[in-house]
Amino acid sequence: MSYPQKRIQDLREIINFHNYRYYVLDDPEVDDQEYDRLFRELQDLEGKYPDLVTPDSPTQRVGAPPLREFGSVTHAIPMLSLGNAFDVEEVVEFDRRIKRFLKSEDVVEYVAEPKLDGLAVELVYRDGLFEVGSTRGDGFTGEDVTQNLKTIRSIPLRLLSTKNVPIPPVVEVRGEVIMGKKAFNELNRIRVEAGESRFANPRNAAAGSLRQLDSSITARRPLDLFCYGVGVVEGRSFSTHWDVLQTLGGWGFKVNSHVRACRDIRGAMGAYQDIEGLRENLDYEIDGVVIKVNSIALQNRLGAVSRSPRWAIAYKFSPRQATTTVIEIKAQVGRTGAVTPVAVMNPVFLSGVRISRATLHNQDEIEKKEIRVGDTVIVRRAGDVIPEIVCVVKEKRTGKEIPFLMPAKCPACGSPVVRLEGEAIHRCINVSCPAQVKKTIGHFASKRAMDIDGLGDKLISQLVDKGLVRTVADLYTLKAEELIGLDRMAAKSAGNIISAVQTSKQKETDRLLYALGIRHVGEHVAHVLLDRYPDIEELMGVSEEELMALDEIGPEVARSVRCFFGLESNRDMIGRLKQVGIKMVFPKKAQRTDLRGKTFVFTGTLQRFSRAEAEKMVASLGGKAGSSVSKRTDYVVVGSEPGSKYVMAQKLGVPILSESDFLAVVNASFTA
Ligand code: JCF
Repeated sequence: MSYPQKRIQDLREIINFHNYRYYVLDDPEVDDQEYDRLFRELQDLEGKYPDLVTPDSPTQRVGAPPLREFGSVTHAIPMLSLGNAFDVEEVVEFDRRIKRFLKSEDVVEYVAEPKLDGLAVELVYRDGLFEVGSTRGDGFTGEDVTQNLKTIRSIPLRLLSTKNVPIPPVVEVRGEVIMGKKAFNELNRIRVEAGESRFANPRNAAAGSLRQLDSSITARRPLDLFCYGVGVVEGRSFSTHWDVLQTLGGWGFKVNSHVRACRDIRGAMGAYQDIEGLRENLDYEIDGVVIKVNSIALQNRLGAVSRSPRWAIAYKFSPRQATTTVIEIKAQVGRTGAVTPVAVMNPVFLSGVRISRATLHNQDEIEKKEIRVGDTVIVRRAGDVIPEIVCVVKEKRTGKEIPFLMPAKCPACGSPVVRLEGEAIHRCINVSCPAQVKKTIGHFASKRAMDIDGLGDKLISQLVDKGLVRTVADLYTLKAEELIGLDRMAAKSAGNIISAVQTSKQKETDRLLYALGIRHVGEHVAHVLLDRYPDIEELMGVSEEELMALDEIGPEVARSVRCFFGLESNRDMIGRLKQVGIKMVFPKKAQRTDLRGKTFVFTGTLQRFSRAEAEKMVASLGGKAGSSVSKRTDYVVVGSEPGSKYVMAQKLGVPILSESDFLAVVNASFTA
């Protein structure tokens, strides 16, 4: 071999190797200057000896002359799309469907991987050399974007071979072309500076860049490719999808580092949780997790229906926001008289939940966001729970939208609505406002308060409207005859309600104090107050200063408690509750042994108390609440929809407690 030929070949190999270290492994071995020096040397030599230029030379990545149009490429094996799952049930059903189809109850292994939000492509390698690359197109035929793909540095122009394993004569590789978030932002920054339009999102930017007829433009766009599968591979078969991924890595492709092999569908769900947790910190956008049957033999038996494989599913992350329109803004009166504007919207689904209302909090909030009736708005679930309007899509305005004005009179009782100095909210100050009374009674009867079964909003509304009930104390003197004849109220249901009301007299005083609905007195504060003043009648006389002296009781709570018991009508009501036989004294605090040295970790949503309350319970008994599960964790308490900590606990064999198990453990640490 002549000198230039040998040197050119060496340079190519060295540069390709450094490309691989830099773009695929993200672990460069040389600095930019060294790399540039090698690259220029190769360019110079190839300039002098144009006959020696080969298609796998790194100099061929810079872009070719513009095309008039893309050629088309037929995929030897159609590129299928994925069916979607939006919740756990649909994933469980996916697993069941597979077992039904296979007529087997054997556990199915899966591989879970982040689902990249980009463009699917296929690359064909003949004798190890990159030959043709195409977009997915309609799944059968796509566009020939070979020149453009060649500019992506993480795509090997020649497959790497590992010792002793020959490269198959034909290899088709599939993957997703993406643009990273950082690169996307930087690209947009430069475009705006140059007076060009911005790309809406990384996916659009990647698509626009890949579908350039002038590949020298693509060459300047920071694209990347992650590979996740193969098409035709001649002369090599795979036993598992995991094996496919490992082999792709070995050939020099970038394979996502967060792919996980999972022993069963539960494991795949755990991987989903974990990957969702990584989402914000990844430099590329993902919109779900792809779950695939690991065994290729099973994949082949399962086949496909309507252009999606039966052996794979895209478990989508819940959409974070959606667009809808505001039909009406209602003023709602709450338990404390706060008059809150609520937007009524065309229903939309967010994380599988139908959303048709969102609180707008107060007049200022509406003005700040400039929300009007008739507006098109973007809604999301704040912290993924409470629906809120993020913003108005002003471009959609027709001019017919109507601004909202807080009514001057309470929509429930017609009393004036006032806005107190320094407060953002408007209030109806009529203490006997029926809307407030109904909400107060509803709270009193609710599950975690006095738990009066059957006393729902509709019934309460009738009782108040008919004048049968004015305060919660009236509930206890209700007679069945008074109920009969109300909407859908026959003798039997009337009897049930009366007896539920009577049974509630046995409830402990902590529930009563919470049930009274004193502002700022939740379940936890109720306990704090009763700890020091177990007798409600004593608590009624305690001053604001004395209350504030208690641990955890601040001026707001103290004022609110004082204010509540300061009202004669409230003291009368308590007197009547006592008369009918409701307990007014909390049993003396039990003697505590303790949970000293024990560590609890909570995961999922608890029903009976908040996580903060549960952690306080543990702390008050000398235990500790940890935030992550390790071998040193004594218990993991699992609520509904637990996260990865649950999986971790199973893995480490840490004892797992349900909410009631937890209560039992806590109660066992008291001795009577
Ligand atoms: O990341 C993706 N968007 C992605 C798409 C990943 C995969 O493993 C896929 C895919 C589309 C089809 N697998 C198939 C079979």
